[in-house]
Amino acid sequence: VANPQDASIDAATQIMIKRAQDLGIDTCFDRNVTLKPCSIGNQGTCCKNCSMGPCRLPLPKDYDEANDTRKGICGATANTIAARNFIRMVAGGAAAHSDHGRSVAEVFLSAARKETDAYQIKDVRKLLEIAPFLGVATTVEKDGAVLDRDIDEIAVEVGEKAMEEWGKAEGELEYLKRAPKPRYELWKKQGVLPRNIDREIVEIMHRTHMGVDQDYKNLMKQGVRASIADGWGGSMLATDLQDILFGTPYPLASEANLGVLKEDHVNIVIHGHEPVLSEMIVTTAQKPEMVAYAKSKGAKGIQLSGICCTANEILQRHGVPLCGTFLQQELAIITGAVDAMVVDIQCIFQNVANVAKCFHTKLITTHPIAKMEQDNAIHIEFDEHHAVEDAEKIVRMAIDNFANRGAEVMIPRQKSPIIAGFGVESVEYHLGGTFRGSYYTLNDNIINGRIRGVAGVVGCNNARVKHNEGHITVVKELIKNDVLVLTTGCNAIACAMEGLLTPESAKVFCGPGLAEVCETVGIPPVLHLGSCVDNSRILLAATEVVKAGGLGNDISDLPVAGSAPEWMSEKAISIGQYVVASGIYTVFGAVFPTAGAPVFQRYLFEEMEKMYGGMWDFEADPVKHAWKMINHIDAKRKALGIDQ
Ligand code: NFS
Ligand code: SF4
Repeated sequence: VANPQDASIDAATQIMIKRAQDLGIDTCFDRNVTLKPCSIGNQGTCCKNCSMGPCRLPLPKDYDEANDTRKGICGATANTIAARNFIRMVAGGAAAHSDHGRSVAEVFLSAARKETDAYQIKDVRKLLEIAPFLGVATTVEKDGAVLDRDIDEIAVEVGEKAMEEWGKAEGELEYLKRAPKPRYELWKKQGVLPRNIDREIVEIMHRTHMGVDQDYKNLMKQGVRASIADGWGGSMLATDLQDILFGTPYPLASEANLGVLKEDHVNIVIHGHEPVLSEMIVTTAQKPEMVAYAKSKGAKGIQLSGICCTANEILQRHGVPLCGTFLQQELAIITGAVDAMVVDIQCIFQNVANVAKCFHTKLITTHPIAKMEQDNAIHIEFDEHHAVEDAEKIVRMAIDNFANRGAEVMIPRQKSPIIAGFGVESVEYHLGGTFRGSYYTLNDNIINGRIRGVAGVVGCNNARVKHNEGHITVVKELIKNDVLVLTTGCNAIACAMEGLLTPESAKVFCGPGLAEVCETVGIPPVLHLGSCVDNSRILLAATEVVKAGGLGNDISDLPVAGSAPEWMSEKAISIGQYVVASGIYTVFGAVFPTAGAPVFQRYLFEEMEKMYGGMWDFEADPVKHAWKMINHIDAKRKALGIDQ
């Protein structure tokens, strides 16, 4: 079994790992000890794309690049195999984000058409803001006068136009023009403008099929194109349409870590990604009749909390507390206090069903594409036409289950106060200028050096590395050196647990310049921008910085860097690739899946910079990892002539 102190830096997590072990229940931390990764797969050079394989091409001990004769039965080289595997990860990630976006677009369209009562257009301002990018007019001309167009009409057309982005027969993605003009022109020159979202993903599957594309550069071209379709397509549409349906986030206060669970309340933990479900559960759990029902069953109320990105979604819009990161999903149930865990899609361990079996916890799956084989998993299929009834059924089931709790409830005390809910709009509010609007104050502080640069630190936890150690070390090193951090995903949850998402943390952890800015403006040094699809907010924030002026003409000119210190999912690779393609230097921690093909890896780590102004890098040591980012930021400052 795992040593809890080696498995996580977080006290609540350590306590619960130990408790699981005492109860004889295994968690991912223990399985990490007994299940060792395959060293060839780890290097990215195992191909099983046809049944003549798997062809395994590990890096030989006496590797000599000039005489690398490794090849599969078909002759595929290590570079081809690693590139095929890499862009298949892009395909998986882009598909996950974009299919999530599609579901939201479907709900959006039925809300716009008034086919469902459960969802409405909430943020009209944002609707009007994005309509022109989708080619939807917001005004009409009548008898020579320009009149505002009917909002419902605009909404329907935005929904229809958005849906077309997944499968239109001609043209290119509409949102590409939201990028700075030089960036768009660069993509055009490189031949990577996505045509539609689905097609680029399908084409990856085709090109990586046995015997098709066998040139790692050409394979990567498609990987880049599909990743752009994710970041500037599926993910960005998901964020925008979610904001319009559920409200654009603005800063709010909440709490984070397992200690947010309440012993005397009905605890419902929401886990997964699509806010379509979780929004409805939030609304339902707040209804007076539901609270009264909970009280009639002996509870003091209903406590909602979240795991993974759905947690970030309902945090940023409603202040629902964060129960934990990706790696704490089993541990939440180990508290014995979770009356229901409701899951939808992505990042859900199948083992939560096994853990739930050891307690009274009801495990409820809700999505037609994500079921579990275990017989205790209850499937309540959720759709927008019965959303209210479904949500009520789920909440009632949790309440009814409160009485079934055993004696073994043990909730760790640990929780931290947080401020979350930042976005392109609120950063503009806090760091914009009174007269110039836009991002003037932020740019000004970057130019005068109080803020050295900006980093996007994002992504998963990974059981192969100490939980949260990479996240927290990287982020602390950055803010200590005056780098403002934008965070999403499980990194955001890690920072939340560690108390970094408070304005007060500026004085404790930041260098003098960043501390001064944070204290003056009243913001944390680490800004929580939402879930992983909300990395699109980082792309748009970077675009706003370019627009505000004084820092070059393209994202690749900015003193910024990206990082995913503990990544594990295919989604992270797709994100990393679109961030690189957007011109940002990006460092990954944990492992990098191309180590067995050094030539291909060099293409990602060096050649990409010449093509896109951004490139990949890898560094497992978190302090060195942060310094690679800071050195890059300094080099960009120097190129801009603003280093001092
Ligand atoms: Ni992102 Fe969210 Fe977390 Fe990683 Fe999973 S929750 S979409 S993939 S593990 S950050
Ligand atoms: Fe082996 Fe080529 Fe088949 Fe891959 S595609 S498994 S390298 S024969």
